[in-house]
Amino acid sequence: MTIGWYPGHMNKARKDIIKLLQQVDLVIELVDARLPYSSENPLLNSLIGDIARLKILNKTDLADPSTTNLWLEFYKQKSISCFALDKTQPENIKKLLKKAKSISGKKSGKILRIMILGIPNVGKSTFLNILTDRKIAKVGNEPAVTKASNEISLDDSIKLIDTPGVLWPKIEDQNSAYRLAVTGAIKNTAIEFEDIALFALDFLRDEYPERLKSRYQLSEVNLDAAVLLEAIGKQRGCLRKGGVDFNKASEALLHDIRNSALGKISLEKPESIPQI
Ligand SMILES: Nc1nc2c(ncn2[C@@H]2O[C@H](COP(=O)(O)OP(=O)(O)OP(=O)(O)O)[C@@H](O)[C@H]2O)c(=O)[nH]1
Ligand SMILES: [Mg+2]
Repeated sequence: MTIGWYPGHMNKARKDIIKLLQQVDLVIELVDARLPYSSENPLLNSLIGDIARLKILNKTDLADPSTTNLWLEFYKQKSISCFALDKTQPENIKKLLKKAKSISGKKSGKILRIMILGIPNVGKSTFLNILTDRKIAKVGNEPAVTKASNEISLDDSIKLIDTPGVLWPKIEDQNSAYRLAVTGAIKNTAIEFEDIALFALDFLRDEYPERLKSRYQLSEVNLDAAVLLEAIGKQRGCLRKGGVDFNKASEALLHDIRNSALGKISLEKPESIPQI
C-alpha cells in the first residue's frame, strides 16, 4: 500500500507560508522526537532558504531518551541548532525566545517575526500557546487541526506565526510514511489500520520485544506480525463473530503506541535512516 495524504488546505497553506516567509526573521521547525528524519518536511530547505532556523525535537516525553540523545549528537555534528523539548517543560520552551533573538541577529527595538513550522500533529499550536501563556491556538489530538496561518503578538517586540501542519505531495520513503502513520501524523481515514499495525508490530518485535510481552501478557513474541496481532486482539477483547476483529485490534495497538502505553518509544535512529 502506498501512503500519502495531501489535502487541498495543505497546498494552500504551503503557498501562504511561502508568502509569509518573506517577512520572517526566524523559523522554529518542530519535528517529532520519535522520528526526526521522517517528520522533517523535505521541502523545507528550499522554502526557508537562508532564514535563521531553530530545530526542535518535540514530544520528547514520548521518545526513548537514549535515542533522543543520539539525535542531538547527530545534529550537533552537522552544526544544526537543535533542542529536545516537550509540553511538560514550559519554562525551557520559553527560554528559547532568548536564543531566538540572538540567532536571528535582529537588532533590539525591531520586531522579531518567528514562524512555527512542522508536520501535522507535531505540537505547533501547543508550543505557541506555551510561548504566549494563553490558549490562543486550537489544539487537538488529530492531524490538520490548524487550517490557516495565524499571527499573534507576544509583546511589542515579538510576533509568532502558527501554521497548519504541512506534509508533501509524495512521501517517497515508505518506511517514513509508515512511521508517520504510526504516530498519528497522517489522518486515520487515509490509512489502513491493519497495514500500519503490522508494520508497527514488526518494528516492536525487533526493537522493543519486552515491552510487547509485558503490555499484552505474551509469553513469546518471536512470531509473525499477523500472529502477534491476533494474540493482542484476543488479549484486548477485540472480537467479533468467528474470531478476532483485526481492524479493532490494530486500532487498539496504535492507540497504545500513540499514548505511550508501551513506554517511551523511538521509531528511528540516526544509523537507521538513509545517509543525509
Ligand atoms: N505527549 C505530548 N503531546 C503533545 C506535545 N505537544 C503537543 N502534544 C499533543 O499533540 C496533539 C497535537 O497538538 P497540536 O498543538 O494541535 O499540534 P499541531 O502541530 O498544531 O497540529 P496541526 O494544527 O494539526 O498541524 C495534541 O493532543 C497535543 O496535546 C508534547 O510535547 N508531548
Ligand atoms: Mg495546529
